[in-house]
Amino acid sequence: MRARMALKLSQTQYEHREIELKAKPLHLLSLSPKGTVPVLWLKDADQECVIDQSLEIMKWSLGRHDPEHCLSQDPHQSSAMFDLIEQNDQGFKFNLDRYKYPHRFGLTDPLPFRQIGALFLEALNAQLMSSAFLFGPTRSLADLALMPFVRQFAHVDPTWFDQLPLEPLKAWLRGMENSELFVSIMTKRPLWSEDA
Ligand SMILES: N[C@@H](CCC(=O)N[C@@H](CS)C(=O)NCC(=O)O)C(=O)O
Repeated sequence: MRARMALKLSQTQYEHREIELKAKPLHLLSLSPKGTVPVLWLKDADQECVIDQSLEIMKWSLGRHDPEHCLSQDPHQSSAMFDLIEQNDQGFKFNLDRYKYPHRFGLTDPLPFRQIGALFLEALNAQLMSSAFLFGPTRSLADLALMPFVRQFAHVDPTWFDQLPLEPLKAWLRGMENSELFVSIMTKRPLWSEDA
């Protein structure tokens, strides 16, 4: 989702190949044997390259064209943004996965992971008390990078999430979910077939 948002925002033209994770095309695995999506395959007459990490796809696409200035020009802000993304991708995601899919990790009680994840939500909420987005009045790389994970966390148990006293965070999530950008990338696409 976050890679798609960055590709859309940067007006990158690309062919979207929707796949089923349960039936990964051989071509995908030949490009990126780790078998996760998204995978961006860049190919021209003389060279090709593969970017198979969503954050790298975001950086690559917005690095080429960034009409909303999602990448900060201020080195301190940029470093704070990447620190927050790192906390999300390493720490928050760890807790999200265990809260959402405890059985995959041999766990019976997901709630300790929800509790630790909620501390990260509180930190985000504190940041959103002074501005509409995480790093100011407009959306940044950090908003785009974190939103899909906060959304997943919220959707595990919406009743629990809705009663949290974190109004700025909930308004931020609603705004991001209802944004034209997010709605446009959520359009259902037909599955790509290797034989087509
Ligand atoms: N660090 C990778 C993680 C990507 C990832 O885990 N993608 C999931 C789908 S959202 C996936 O492809 N899982 C493989 C599977 O379920 O077989 C990234 O951000 O690109």
